[in-house]
Amino acid sequence: MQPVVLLISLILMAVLSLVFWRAARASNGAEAGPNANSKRAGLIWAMTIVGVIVAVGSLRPWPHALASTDDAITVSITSGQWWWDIDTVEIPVGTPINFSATTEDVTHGLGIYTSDLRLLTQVQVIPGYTTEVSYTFDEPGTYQVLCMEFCGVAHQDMVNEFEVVAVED
Ligand SMILES: [Cu+2]
Repeated sequence: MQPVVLLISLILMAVLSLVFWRAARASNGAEAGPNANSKRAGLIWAMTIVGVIVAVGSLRPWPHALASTDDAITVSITSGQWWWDIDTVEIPVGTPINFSATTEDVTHGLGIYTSDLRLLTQVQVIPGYTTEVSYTFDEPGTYQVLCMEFCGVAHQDMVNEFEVVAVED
């Protein structure tokens, strides 16, 4: 993914440089033509519309909504320098989980990862607030909780885990 992002960034930077270079050349001693203002206004509107479409399109899966179904379970996670305390260590598979996170000191980043450290979901944990994020686990296993916000000298030791278990009815 990162090489693709780098390539796209380089291409867009090259395009932008070309636009600047052409604008600088065109403005050399030239007066703005009679249509310059309406062209500029049209360009600004076009860029605004493209910007809104890109912003809305890329933010569509809003991460904020909590699972509001009746079978959702709340798991409380408290944190501090440099620990996570999880009040439930066995979480049922296939059930919406509303993680409710607080911190006793500084800002931490609650990141929930698979055992091979693939990020599943995350939320910022802010002093004085309870932040929540919802996730439904598809597979049983051991899941890692890591801090995603540099929070001091032992930030990298801020690790805990919980089990997602199959349920029998
Ligand atoms: Cu932290």
